[in-house]
Parts: sequence; structure tokens; C-alpha cells
Amino acid sequence: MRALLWDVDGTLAETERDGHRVAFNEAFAALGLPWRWDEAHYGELLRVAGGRERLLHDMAGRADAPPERERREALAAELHAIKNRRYAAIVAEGRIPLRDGVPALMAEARAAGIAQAIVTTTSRANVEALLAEHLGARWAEDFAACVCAEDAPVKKPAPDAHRLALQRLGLAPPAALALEDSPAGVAAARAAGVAVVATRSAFFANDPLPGALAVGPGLHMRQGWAPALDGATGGVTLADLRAWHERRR
Ligand code: XBP
Ligand code: MG
Repeated sequence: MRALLWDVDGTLAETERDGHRVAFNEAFAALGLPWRWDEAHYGELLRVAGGRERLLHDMAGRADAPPERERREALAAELHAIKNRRYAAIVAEGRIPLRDGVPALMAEARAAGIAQAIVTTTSRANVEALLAEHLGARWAEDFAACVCAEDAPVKKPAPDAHRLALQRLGLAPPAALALEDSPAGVAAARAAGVAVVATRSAFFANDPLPGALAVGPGLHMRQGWAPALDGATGGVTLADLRAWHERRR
């Protein structure tokens, strides 16, 4: 195992429920639209990867959305830009912490000389906002690659983002381990031939995550993992990831 491929939304932080969803609603309000996405509806919409794609999907089912495709696309682009600005502001207000256990595992990987990459279908601006807030302005120095929506426009569950990250790292799929939280993320990594460990996030608390080597509630705890981890205290360690990665065949 020579590299960790980190998903962002849901894996590094609970960005969807408290960040993107809230910011989308603020964008609707800013343009005088009556649309609001509650948590239940947003949970459904998360099946569509990509904020702009999610907007277009939602508009397709709304009688009060513009009927013409061009106008819908222009509106989605405008809403998405406002949403991303609002998201950055929410992050800068300190409202989206990193998930427990994430900084510790990143530090352990860095100390052990394991390469790390960001592999996400979110926009680069959102990654920049979140990681600069929590890891400092020079956060990118800790990552050998950062693949975002702009780099791999065909989004998860397509394997494009993971494949591009491997290419940039100069590694074959068996040398990497992906960390994901969603069915689409797990499927994307698997389609690229990369083994996956999944930490469940709020919107995917009960979804089956077929193909993941291990599924658990978070990197900060050893209870609740399948397959089970020994020991009761502390979080998931690099040694645990290596042991799971060894079982991938
Ligand atoms: C993340 C996404 C993104 C975010 C919003 O999925 O699907 O669309 O919800 O970001 P993953 P954008 O965690 O699998 O990468 O609005 O920038 O798309
Ligand atoms: Mg995710």
C-alpha cells in the first residue's frame, strides 16, 4: 500500500448536510426562488453526483423551473456559482469541522511516507475552502495529487477521477487504498480497480456499500467496523488499513 486516495464530501467532513445543502438553499433565496431542499429530499438528490447536475435533475421534476434546456442550464450555473460562494463562507465560519480521526490518519500516513491524494467530484474551489480552513494555506503540499470535478468531469460512480489520480501518482491500482463514504464513491474506486475502506456519513448511514474491504462508523473509533477491529480504544491506524489492504485479493 503506497497511497491513500481521499474522497472529500462525507469522508473528510459532513459537508453535504450542513454545508452544500444549506448553501444551495441560500442560493435559491438569493435569486428569489421558493425552492428549498430539506434533508430528506437532499438525501434523495445525492444519488446524482455533482452540484450542477443535481440542480438540473431537480429542475426536471419541477413545474416552476424554466421549460427550455438553455435557460435551465444557465440558471443551474448561476445557482451553482452562488452556492459555492456561500459554501466557502459557511466553511470559513468554522461550521464544517473535519471528521474525527481524519487529521490523525493523514498525519500518520505522512510520517510513514505514504502518498496521499484528493479524489473528489466536488469543485476545486470547495476543496480549497475546506482544506485551507483546516490544514492551512499550504495544505496542497501534503497531497501528491488533487483530482476535482474540473479534472474529471465524468463523475463518480465513473472510475475517471480515481484513474486520473493513479496516473498522476504514477501508481497501479493495487498500490492504492481509497477512503469513501457513499455507494457512488465505493463503486467508482472499485471500477478503477482500487480497494476501498468506507466510513459511513450522515446520508449513507444504512446504504449497502458492496465491494468495500471494510465499512465502519468513522476513523476515530475501533468499534462498529465490519470486519471487526481488535482493541477498544483509539482510532483506525495505518496498520489497520495495511491489514485490510492485504486482504483485497
Ligand atoms: C460529492 C458531490 C458533489 C458535492 C457538491 O461527491 O457529489 O457534487 O455534493 O459539490 P463525492 P459541487 O463525495 O463522491 O466526491 O457542487 O462542487 O458539485
Ligand atoms: Mg463522498
